[in-house]
Amino acid sequence: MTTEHDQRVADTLDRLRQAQAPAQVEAIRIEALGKQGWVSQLMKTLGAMTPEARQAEAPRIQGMRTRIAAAIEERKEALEAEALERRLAAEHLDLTLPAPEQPLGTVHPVSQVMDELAEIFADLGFTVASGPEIEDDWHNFTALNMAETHPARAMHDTFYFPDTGPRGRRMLLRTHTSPVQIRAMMEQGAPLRLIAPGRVYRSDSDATHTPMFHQVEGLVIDRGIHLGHLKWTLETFLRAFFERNDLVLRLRPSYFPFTEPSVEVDVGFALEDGPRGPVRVLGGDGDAPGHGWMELLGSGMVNRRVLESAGVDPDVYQGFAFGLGVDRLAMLKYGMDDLRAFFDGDLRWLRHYGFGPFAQPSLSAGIGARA
Ligand code: FA5
Repeated sequence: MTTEHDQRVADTLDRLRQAQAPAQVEAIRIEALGKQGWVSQLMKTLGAMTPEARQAEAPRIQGMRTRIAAAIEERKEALEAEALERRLAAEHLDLTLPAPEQPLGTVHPVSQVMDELAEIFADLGFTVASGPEIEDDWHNFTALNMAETHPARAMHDTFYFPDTGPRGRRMLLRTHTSPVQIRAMMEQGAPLRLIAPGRVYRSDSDATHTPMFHQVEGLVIDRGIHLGHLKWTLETFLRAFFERNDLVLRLRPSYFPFTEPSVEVDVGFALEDGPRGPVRVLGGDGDAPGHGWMELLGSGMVNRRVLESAGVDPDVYQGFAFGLGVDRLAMLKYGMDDLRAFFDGDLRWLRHYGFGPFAQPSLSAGIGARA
């Protein structure tokens, strides 16, 4: 008996070692350990034995069962590991290939223009900064020389939160990207050269105003900065952005509490005949016959009171800042006529005005290359 069983166990272990597929292992398991399996049958014989015989036989049969069960487990794991190895070696996924059967999404023109801006300003040595969209009124207004009672606060139709935030400050959705100026100066000190793109919010809606829109703030702080630096930077940026060297800028005196002097910048355009009436073509002297000016951005020399609020010594450092409406830039460059359509999520609009996911803007490929 004993040798016969031992032989059978040895056979089973042998066959297990040779099994090449999980199904073979399973067949061997059923044959030995299944309900009708031979080891299970042996277990059943224990009941009919005398107590002495059972005492001798039980551990022997249990031992066989344990050895076979362990061998089955071991072979299963080995086979699974081999299968995994084979799959890993055989399968590969080329993540650079577009999925041909799937409709491709497009990059929103605002995202594309943001990338274009970052690319151009990075080339001019600007870093990219950011700040929170939920802001307090100190960063959004007070530190920018707009005290509680300042009438300019009313110019921004502000969304306020019902509850106050830390230090009892009123909380709001930031109305412009200018609070990032304050945060950057307080965190990094002078000198500084950065842009801060992001979402801003005002309670406003028509063809050129939406309750949420995008701005890019620019800030340069250093010794001896003057208006000439501002003009050169904006001219260089706008020429690169619109890919035209004949752009003419007009700097117009303006007012912002946080800059002194303040300038609004217009760009000259010509009216040309288009298929559906006159179209604005950027470039040329806006005062010439058949020409005009379009406002693009607000800017100016950083007010010394703003530098003081942010802990920068205005007797040592000067700076300029500007704030651009990104959505308006996109409209001008890519020819959309209604800003509200930017945020409707209409697939036809997105397919028409969107950019291919591979159309990464780069100075070498042409900043607005479509793919
Ligand atoms: C500002 O927001 C200033 N923070 C800009 C600034 C920064 C001036 C730094 C000086 C120094 P203004 O409210 O004019 O300024 O907005 C700037 C630009 O945002 C506008 O020229 C316009 O292009 C865009 N803009 C303003 N309101 C809306 C709106 N509701 N929808 C879309 N674009 C808007």
